Amino acid sequence: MATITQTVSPKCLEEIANDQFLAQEFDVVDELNRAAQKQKYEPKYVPRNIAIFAALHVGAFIGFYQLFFVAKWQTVAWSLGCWFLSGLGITAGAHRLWAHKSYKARLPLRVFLMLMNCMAFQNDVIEWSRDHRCHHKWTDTDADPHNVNRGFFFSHVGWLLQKKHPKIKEMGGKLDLSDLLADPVLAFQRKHYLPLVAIWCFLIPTVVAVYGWGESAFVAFYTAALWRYCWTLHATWFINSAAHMFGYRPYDAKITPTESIVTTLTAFGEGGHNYHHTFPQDYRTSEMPWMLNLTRVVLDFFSAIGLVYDRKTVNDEIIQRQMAKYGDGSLKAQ
Ligand code: ST9
Ligand code: ZN
Ligand code: ZN
Repeated sequence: MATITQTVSPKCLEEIANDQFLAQEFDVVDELNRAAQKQKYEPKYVPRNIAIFAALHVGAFIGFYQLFFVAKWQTVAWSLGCWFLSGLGITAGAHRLWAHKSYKARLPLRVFLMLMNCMAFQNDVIEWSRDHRCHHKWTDTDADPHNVNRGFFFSHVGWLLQKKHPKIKEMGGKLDLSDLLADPVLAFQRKHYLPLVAIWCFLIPTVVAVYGWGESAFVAFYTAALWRYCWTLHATWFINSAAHMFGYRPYDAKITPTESIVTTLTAFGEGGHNYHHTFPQDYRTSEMPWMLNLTRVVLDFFSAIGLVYDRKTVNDEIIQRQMAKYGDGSLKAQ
């Protein structure tokens, strides 16, 4: 188990000591589950979203074929590079920086992560983080936007194809989002979201391949834009579905999130989900080694050059105690 030694500010030490931020509220969860048993909920589907996602998948399949049989090797490398870059906009940006406040970043890095987040096109960071904070506080209840108790398909993508459960809006309305609303980088993103997405998710991935090495615009668009976007969505969604269903639970056997090697590879270090839900304040999000946590490698690099500071971690002793007491025994405490 790696321990990092670092200097953190007094404010950060205080936050670590009061690390209840985004801890699951088990008493509220019980109450929500009791209320859910009494009322049957009928989903209201949104045909527009079903049509858009269906069309995206047709485009992505064409792009997938082109990646293997038509595209230049540079386009293949670029498409994979855009998966990593846009992935960072979610993992290092929306998730670890903004939703969890698990570290702090200086302005140039915040701007970079915001732009990479536009490339990932998963709603603006404020909306993404609001949903994610609901997910952590009231996991697997009606107030969790991708409640895994409603099945694999719902937690994967179905939740984006229907109206939200009223409990999400009711409970989410109580969240403190003042930190997000006060960030001028996020205000800028929200104000210009659609043009930013058009440029970063679709235009730049295409234009770079066309002018960079003479790829055809058709192939560049279907691979680096459509296929890459769709694939990155699935890599993210698998954390909500597969990593809440399949795998071991060494840190807390009673919760649904698992340690999932496959999804951690496709999501650059986000599949240590049992650890993450147990210790949501830790910027590493898992104890997995560096090759299974490329986001941590990137954040440590940015820390070395001074763009990242106040990385929060959990003490090894606390982790060991937690594993011995509450884990499923699949990973032995040392
Ligand atoms: C996408 C998001 O894909 C994926 C997120 C995944 C998260 C994963 C987390 C896992 C951990 C991290 C791993 C990272 C791995 C990355 C790997 C990368 C390689 N609280 O939404 P509306 C209220 S997006 C409080 O319209 P409807 C609020 O008043 C894909 N209040 O609800 C709101 O108004 P406003 C692209 C809330 O009408 C109002 O309700 N995007 C909350 O029920 C209306 O909100 C799309 O496809 C809350 N949580 O519609 C768009 N939520 O916002 C899809 C809502 O003004 N979404 N309110 O304050 C939609 O079309 C709609 O949201 C809908 C629901 C149809 C789903
Ligand atoms: Zn999280
Ligand atoms: Zn989760």
